[in-house]
Amino acid sequence: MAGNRTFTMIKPDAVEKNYIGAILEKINAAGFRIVAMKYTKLTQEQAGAFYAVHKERPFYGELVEYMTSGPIVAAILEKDNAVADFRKLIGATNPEEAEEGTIRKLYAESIAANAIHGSDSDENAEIEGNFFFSQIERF
Ligand code: 3AN
Repeated sequence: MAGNRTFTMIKPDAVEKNYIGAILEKINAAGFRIVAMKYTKLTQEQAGAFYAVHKERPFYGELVEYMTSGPIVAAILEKDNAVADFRKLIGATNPEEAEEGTIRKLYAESIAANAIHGSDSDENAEIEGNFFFSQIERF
């Protein structure tokens, strides 16, 4: 059975361009409830650990560099079928391939600076949420 939680980050490019409000509006309009949220800036060590699954990929260094270039908004979101529905709402990794109306189509710059993260499985949603939030930060 699909889980009801996912994890997201509004990435430095979208924060820099003042898209936090517009993106949260789309997330709420799509029926997601905010369980936890924080505005923070990752250290190189934290970004490296968060993206450790991509360590062998050619873009890992660039990814860590970019994700530490400015503040981000991290959040845990709740909705039935959260992981799949949220991936649909944000669109393809490469904004040029993202469907019309998706968050990446509307707000992303490039495949590297692609505005928003969404967990790719229930298991990763749990791991990623735990990376940022303790139990008492969830409501
Ligand atoms: P998604 O975020 O859609 O799940 P992944 O898991 O393939 O995509 O990649 C994780 C992150 O790595 C992406 N959100 C993007 O910021 C970055 N990334 C992916 N592919 C590339 C690439 N070819 N060049 C630069 N950065 C990339």
